[in-house]
Amino acid sequence: MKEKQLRIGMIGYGFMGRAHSNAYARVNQFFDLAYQPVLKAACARNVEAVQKFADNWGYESIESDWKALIARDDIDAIDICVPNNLHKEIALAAAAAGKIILCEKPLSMNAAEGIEMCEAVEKAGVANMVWYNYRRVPAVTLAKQIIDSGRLGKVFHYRANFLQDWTISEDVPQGGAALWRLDAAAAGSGVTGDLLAHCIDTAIWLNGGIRDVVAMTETFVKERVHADTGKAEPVGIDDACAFLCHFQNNSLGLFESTRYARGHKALYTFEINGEQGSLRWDLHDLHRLEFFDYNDEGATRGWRSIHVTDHGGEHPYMDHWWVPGLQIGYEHSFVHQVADFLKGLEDGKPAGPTFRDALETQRVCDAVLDSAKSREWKNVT
Ligand code: SOE
Repeated sequence: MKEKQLRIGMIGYGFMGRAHSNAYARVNQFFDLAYQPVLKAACARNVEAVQKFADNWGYESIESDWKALIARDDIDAIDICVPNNLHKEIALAAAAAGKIILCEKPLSMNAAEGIEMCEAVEKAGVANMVWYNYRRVPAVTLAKQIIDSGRLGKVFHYRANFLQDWTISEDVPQGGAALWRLDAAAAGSGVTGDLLAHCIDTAIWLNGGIRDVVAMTETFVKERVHADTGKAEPVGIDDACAFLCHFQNNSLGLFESTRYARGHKALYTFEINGEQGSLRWDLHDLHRLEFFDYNDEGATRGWRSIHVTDHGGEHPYMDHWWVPGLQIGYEHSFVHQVADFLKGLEDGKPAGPTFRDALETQRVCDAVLDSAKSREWKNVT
């Protein structure tokens, strides 16, 4: 056990609770860091389920009330892995108790809540981060390095998609485990906050801030049985959303997300086109980055497919894993995020995205939803 421990209190035990727990458990085996996460307690209302989760991942104890978890002296960091409508209340209480906070995306239901959360962590002076994990896929991090080196030149276009197909059936209920994503009261929005938020976070990171947007949304299934009432209730989320935008660097953005793209499970793609080159990435082939460099010699110029698995510092994060050419996957992006967060604690340089960074994404989501409602261009304010 390392001298510096980060004692984790995990709230929630779903898909993200598992992804984060896996990252905490593995990070020190692959990264040489001063800090070590300790899985201290897992918390959820369902005692039987949370005990099973705790046993599986090696949490030392459980709590059934998040307030009791936050009150514990043996917890340094609270990880929020519960539906979006609970993020704010938990984060405010955790900040007031001086806890470090790692919050699942999106930061909040809307920007107004996000502002309160930023103010709370900044006032308390506690380290904070939001789990926009795709930044830490090595191919995406490499895209950032190429863009920052200036090799694309002036950027003209950014486009991104996040396509799924799991809610096409009218029989899928809203509310309850995982399906709270279909319940506006728990999620705040549909694909905008759940999927486009990822695309927006990556886009801002790679291409800078977004100035204004014009959007359309659609709710294809108007009523679904609600898990709480057992009755058909109106659906308040956006099933699909597309928007256009201007970035602050004057490039044009085009974004689309839906849960009705039959055949696509989690097709997150982005492409960026600059005067001197273009980049393209696809989550279904996540270890590859496509790069077109206009400065290549003319006769052999073309799209190259970089297998982002090399060592010797060539490719981000990969020195920590296997041998060159052997690829890693989705779960490693979370391990990288924890590694960067722990290094940030060690160096006193917080790793992003912080709450403040994630608030920017929230502001864009708000503008997108406002625009879809009013059918007008909206500034990101
Ligand atoms: C929704 O299906 C979901 O699980 C999102 O909630 C995640 O953030 C995304 O990474 C994958 O899809």
